[in-house]
Amino acid sequence: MSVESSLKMLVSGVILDLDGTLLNTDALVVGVMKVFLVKYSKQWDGREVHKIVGKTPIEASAVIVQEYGLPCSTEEFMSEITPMFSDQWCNIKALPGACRLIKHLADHKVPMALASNSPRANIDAKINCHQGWKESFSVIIGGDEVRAGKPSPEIFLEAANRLNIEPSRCLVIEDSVPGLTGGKAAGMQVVAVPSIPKQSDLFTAADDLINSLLDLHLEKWGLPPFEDWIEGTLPIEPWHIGGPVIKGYGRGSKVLGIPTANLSTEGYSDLLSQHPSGVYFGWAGLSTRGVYKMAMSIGWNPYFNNTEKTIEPWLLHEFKDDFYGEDLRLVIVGYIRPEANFSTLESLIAKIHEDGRVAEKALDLPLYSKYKDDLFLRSSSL
Ligand code: RBF
Ligand code: MG
Repeated sequence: MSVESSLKMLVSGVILDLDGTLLNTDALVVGVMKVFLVKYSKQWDGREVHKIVGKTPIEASAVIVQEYGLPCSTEEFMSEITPMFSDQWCNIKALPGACRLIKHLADHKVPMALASNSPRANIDAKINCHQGWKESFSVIIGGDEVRAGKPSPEIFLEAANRLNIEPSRCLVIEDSVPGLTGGKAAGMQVVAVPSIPKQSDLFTAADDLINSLLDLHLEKWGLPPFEDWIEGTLPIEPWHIGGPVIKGYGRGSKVLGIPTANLSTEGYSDLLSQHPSGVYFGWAGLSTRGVYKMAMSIGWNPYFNNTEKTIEPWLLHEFKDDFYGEDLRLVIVGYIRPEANFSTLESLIAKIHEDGRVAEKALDLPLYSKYKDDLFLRSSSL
């Protein structure tokens, strides 16, 4: 891409959404709803999630009462559910890239506002649990502090006004359609980072559509770029996953000539949902064989449009035989790129080989090579 086509309108301030953008609130909502619905002999069905993201609490409650045909009013529902949430605000994890983004903008003195449909008291309770967040925002506005919440532009216009920045010079970062709609109606630049997968067609109004905060390129808007990318890779807080190798789709070696040692996702749905889809790399340990370099994808493999989120490590080593059933241990240390679709199988294969070369080279950097000795890779029992 040329510089001209990738450079957008220059901005001087950033307005951030909270739930689903900086915080993994979905995980909490799902947890609470599962417990709550049992009382009414109903089962939480994730399909409603897209109808509640970005809504105010009262709107979201109305949707749930109606969708599940609950024998109570929206108000009754809210008064029952609110206490179930209120002692949990501190348990909401920051989404990958959220702390990095806030710290980067604060370090570079970029004015920042938080604009959320959540009531102000809840916002405060949530962000107080994350070190350095509150101080980084010069403006914080809750849904109860404006006449109408998102998708009304009011909360964004109020944020811009208090930041003392022209709306057209504000960059909004949002995970939901109501947030995107409000930001555009306010005349702002909007980066959409959808919290619900496979819904990108709903976000065509966005000025940029990214998969996770790890893919944010602030320089497109004239903001100071992140400086932590190194040789095409982004260091992340290392995480571990392990289990027996399963056959997966058996497609890796057959169709692509790239044998992936797929891990069973059973028991790991929580861990997987915490990590954005994308191409990552790190170290892989096979108890009876050794430790190898590894590049992997997490997600739905857009080229194949899988229905399940899978984790597909490619061990960068020639093995004489396969090792289905063996215990595979992974330490994931860095990120390379979002998953992509390709017009031909050849271009997918070429890209995966490029990922392999990037990983191979980066893993020799001390920053990443030190994890080769991680004890998790060598432990023999699960
Ligand atoms: N699949 C995609 O559809 N798009 C991708 O961008 C993509 N990137 C990958 C990168 C690496 C390093 C690996 C190991 C796999 C990737 N895959 C991707 C998944 C690949 O399509 C999958 O492993 C095979 O289909 C085998 O099931
Ligand atoms: Mg949101």
